[in-house]
Amino acid sequence: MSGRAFIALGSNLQHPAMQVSRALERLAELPATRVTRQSSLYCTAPIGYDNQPDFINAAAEVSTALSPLELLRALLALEAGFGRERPFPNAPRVLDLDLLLYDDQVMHTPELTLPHPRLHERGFVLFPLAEIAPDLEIPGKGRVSDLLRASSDQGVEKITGR
Ligand code: PH2
Ligand code: MG
Ligand code: MG
Repeated sequence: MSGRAFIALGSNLQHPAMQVSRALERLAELPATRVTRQSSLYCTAPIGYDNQPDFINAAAEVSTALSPLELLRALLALEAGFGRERPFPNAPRVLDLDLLLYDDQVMHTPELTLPHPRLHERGFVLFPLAEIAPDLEIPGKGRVSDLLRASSDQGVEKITGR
C-alpha cells in the first residue's frame, strides 16, 4: 500500500533556487518513494519573521510506501544533510521540508501534526500547491483553490515555468 503525500519546500539562504531544485532531486531518491508532481519555483516574501531575505518555495506530490512518521524523519534527515540549522523559530534556512498532508490523515502528536497546522493560511504554500493539486481537500479547511483566494495578497511570484 502506498500513500499520497504533499511536501512544501523552502529556502532563503545560500542560493535558494539551487537548494530547492536539489532538494526536489533528493526527494525522488528517498526509499520506496516517487515524486509524482512538482510545482514551479516561487519567490515569496517572508512571513512570520520579516527581517530576512525572500524565500524560494515549491511543492511536491509523492507516492510513498513510507509511513507518515518515516517520511517526516526522512525529510528532517534531508534538511540536516543540506546543513539546516535551527537558531530560533522562523529563522532563515538553507532548506525547510514540511510534510503538509498524507492521504486524508488527521494526526496530532508531539512529532507530527497533519494536516500541517498553518498550511491553509500561507500563500507561500498554497500557490505552489494549487499549481499541482487545485482540487485537493484539506481535511477540516476546504479546497486548496478556495483557500488560495484568501491569501492571494501575500507577495508570491512564480519564477520558473514547467
Ligand atoms: N517558512 C516559515 C516562515 N515564513 N515565509 C516564506 N515566504 N516562505 C517560507 O517557507 C516560510 C516563511 C516557517 O517554516
Ligand atoms: Mg516550514
Ligand atoms: Mg519545517
